[in-house]
Amino acid sequence: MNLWLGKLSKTPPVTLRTPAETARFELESFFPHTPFDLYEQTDMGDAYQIVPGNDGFFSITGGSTGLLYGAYRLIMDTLCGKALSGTVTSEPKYSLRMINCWDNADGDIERGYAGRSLFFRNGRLEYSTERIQTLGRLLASVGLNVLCINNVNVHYPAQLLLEDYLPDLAALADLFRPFGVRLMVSVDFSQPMRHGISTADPLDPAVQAWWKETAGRVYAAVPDLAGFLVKADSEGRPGPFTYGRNHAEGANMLADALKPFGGVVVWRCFVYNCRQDWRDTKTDRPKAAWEHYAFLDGEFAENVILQVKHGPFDFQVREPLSPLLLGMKKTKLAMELQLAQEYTGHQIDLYTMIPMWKELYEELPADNIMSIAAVSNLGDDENYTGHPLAAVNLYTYGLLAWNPDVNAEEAVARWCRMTYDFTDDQEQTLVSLLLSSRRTYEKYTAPLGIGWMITPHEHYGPNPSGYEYDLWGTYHKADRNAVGINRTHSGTGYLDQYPEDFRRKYEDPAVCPDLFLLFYHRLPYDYRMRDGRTLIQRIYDDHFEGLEETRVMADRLLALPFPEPDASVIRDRMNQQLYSAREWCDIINTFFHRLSGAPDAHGRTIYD
Ligand code: GCV
Repeated sequence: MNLWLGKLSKTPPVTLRTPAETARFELESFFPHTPFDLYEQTDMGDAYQIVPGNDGFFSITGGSTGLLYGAYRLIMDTLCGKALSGTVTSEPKYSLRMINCWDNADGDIERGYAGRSLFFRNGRLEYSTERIQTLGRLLASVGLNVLCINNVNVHYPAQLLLEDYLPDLAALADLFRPFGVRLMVSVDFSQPMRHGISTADPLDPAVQAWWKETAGRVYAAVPDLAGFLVKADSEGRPGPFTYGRNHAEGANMLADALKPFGGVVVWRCFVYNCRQDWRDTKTDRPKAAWEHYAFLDGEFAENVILQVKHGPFDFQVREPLSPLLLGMKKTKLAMELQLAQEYTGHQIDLYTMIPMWKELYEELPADNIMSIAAVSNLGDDENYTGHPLAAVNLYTYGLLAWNPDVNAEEAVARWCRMTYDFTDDQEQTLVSLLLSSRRTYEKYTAPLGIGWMITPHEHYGPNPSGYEYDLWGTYHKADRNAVGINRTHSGTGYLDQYPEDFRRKYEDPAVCPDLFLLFYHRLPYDYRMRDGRTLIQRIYDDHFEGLEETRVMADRLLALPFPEPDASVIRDRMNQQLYSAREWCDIINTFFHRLSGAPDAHGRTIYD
């Protein structure tokens, strides 16, 4: 196994009970000849301080989880060849650093690209204890501390809350607890209706009583459950709208039920009309979240966190930061990222996400949000992430969740060093391929922020008009003259949802960064870009470059001495990516060439 902790030899025993015990175990097995002290100081929580002494001796002070995070920090610094040179103190930026699994009770994973569920089989919680421990250790090693184990699209029967299943949930929580990982479960808003109540109206006393009683039962079994995750009134899921209630009324009702137990309601803001008529030019899907939530700012209970996808659409390769993340100052917010490569190559194509996340933080003051979540890219494949190199996304996400100021290049380099025994040159090659992979993918897929030219539903491979006459509100409106949607004040008004300084950067195509041009503007193919190229030429150039970069990437990547079984998996997936990149390049270029009739300035082949 070449996950980053593969070089630790001993697996922690199941008898460990607390993170502090795990810290001691990990340190004793990693530094068998070095004396150390651990000082547990409850009020420090996740924070730690490491103090080096003479002859290699060191001491760590922290809360129980802080000791564990300090232990991993020391071990991983050592694995990376970085000796401790003085006192180190660290505390996480966000208290909840979450992974959301979209695992179904039958073992299937929605948008899963690494095999089947690590937790569920045949409708029950059923797993390999060893793999759960490895997962707990991986999450803890990068400071992740909340794991939501089931899909936000909660499939019936949503049994996790039921009497019969609670002992199983409790047993799973016991396995994660020594790694400081608390479980969370996704719940279905209409659940009371499956238990003899005729409504799920959040203001109905019978509904409120049912949730309170249920919360009591669940917390009796798992006292440290982090809380409930909810997808409501979204893509067909039930929610408060059915009863004429708003989302603060819905979320606060659940929050009230969890409050006595210290639990939180993480309420997703992915709400839009998924049955839009493509003929309707008034509705602009990216506006939806703001319209549903902004007016409720300040109305949510203390223990409600609104979880907002990082962009206003849905995890496309390039989207602006969601306006909710800038505008809801009186509400607790979590930003939602997606490690699962739903639109970014299905863990077949190489796609390292940290450069993209760092761009988000250029717009997002880190203090605007109080938690962070990411949709899991994990499954029961031997290497856990399908593509062995996709593990870099889980690792770097943990580092970013701890400290958004993390340096992207250093984070990727650390992962490479801990995972493979490469020479410095080989490591440098891998780091640079990983760091450039997102931009390469972006070049050969949909151009300049437009998104959505992907095969519908499956979301792999090109289909430029696959979503164009569909219900999902994701249109590019390419015709023979122009492409894109005007989302400025003179268009759909989406940009009006942002603060003034943000708007100014994007509202004029002459200043709008190229990579967002077609997200915000509708422009003719002969539009002159700042570098003198026409828009259509820029589209052609990016696609030819993206394909060429993929070919070079394949040569360089496949020359690296990956061990088996990684080598074979990487080779197979790289070949699939090469095929896919060529399809994307040719299909997108042909699509725009047929519409515009504009020749390529360099006379390269475009298939008509
Ligand atoms: C879990 C997109 C995905 C769905 C996912 C949804 C969500 O629409 O395609 O699979 O559902 O986002 O985030 O809720």
